[in-house]
Amino acid sequence: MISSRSLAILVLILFYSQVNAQCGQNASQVGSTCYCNSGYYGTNDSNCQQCQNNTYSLQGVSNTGPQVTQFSACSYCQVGYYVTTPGTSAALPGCLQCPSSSTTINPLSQPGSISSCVCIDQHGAALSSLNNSCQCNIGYYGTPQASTTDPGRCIPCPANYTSPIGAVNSTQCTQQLDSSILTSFIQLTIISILL
Ligand SMILES: *[C@@H]1O[C@H](CO)[C@@H](O)[C@H](O)[C@H]1NC(C)=O
Ligand SMILES: *[C@@H]1O[C@H](CO)[C@@H](O)[C@H](O)[C@H]1NC(C)=O
Ligand SMILES: *[C@@H]1O[C@H](CO)[C@@H](O)[C@H](O)[C@H]1NC(C)=O
Ligand SMILES: *[C@@H]1O[C@H](CO)[C@@H](O)[C@H](O)[C@H]1NC(C)=O
Ligand SMILES: *[C@@H]1O[C@H](CO)[C@@H](O)[C@H](O)[C@H]1NC(C)=O
Ligand SMILES: CC(=O)N[C@H]1CO[C@H](CO)[C@@H](O)[C@@H]1O
Repeated sequence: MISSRSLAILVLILFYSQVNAQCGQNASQVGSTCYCNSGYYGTNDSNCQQCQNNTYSLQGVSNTGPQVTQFSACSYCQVGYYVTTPGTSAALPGCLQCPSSSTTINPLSQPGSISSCVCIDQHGAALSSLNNSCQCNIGYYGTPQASTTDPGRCIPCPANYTSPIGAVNSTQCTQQLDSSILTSFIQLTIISILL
């Protein structure tokens, strides 16, 4: 027995797959219009081609339409790549891959540097042209995650212990000289002087 509710859902699924099937390959519907998928471009949705050389496009009028060219559409670098030179009406942007264990959060179109990349490990230190590989941040030690499924990671030092950037071993966590410890130390010193 098929309930009228599941029948209605089935009809809806069939309707939507039918509507979507009208879009070309590597295209999909936004509202009532078919556009090439993000990462593709075309003069229409039955003519979608993939952006080259690690570049990327955003789905919509900017990547699908009669005036669209690969240069106008593919003006972004794929996630995981930062922009070295911006795209123009006659050239794709230059896209360089982030160092291992790091990525970009969104596709970027503005020129940047390695500091556009962030370590996949949420406790990795900031990247720069000088520190261009992922290391654990201050207060953490270990091996930064290489991917979201990688078990390696930056582990926090014990409470009231800290470490320099790039610590790999818990032995590099040293006791933090916090203000309250410092205050008690000064008090003890004063008391011992007075005695
Ligand atoms: C889509 O674009 C291609 C290439 O420009 C063209 O040959 C084709 O006729 C177009 N199709 C539609 C439905 O406009
Ligand atoms: C992609 O890169 C290759 C190798 O550098 C180059 O020959 C080719 O022209 C590039 N494609 C575009 C569309 O810029
Ligand atoms: C770069 O990494 C070193 C440790 O390898 C660290 O001492 C230094 O503070 C880092 N510099 C920046 C700007 O993060
Ligand atoms: C860490 O320091 C705070 C403040 O001095 C103290 O209250 C706390 O007990 C300390 N924790 C440990 C685990 O030593
Ligand atoms: C951390 O350092 C200690 C002492 O040098 C060593 O015994 C231990 O194997 C190290 N641990 C790791 C994970 O490297
Ligand atoms: C990324 C993606 O979906 N690419 C597809 C584009 O269309 C061709 C032809 O159908 C597929 O083979 C690709 O997988």
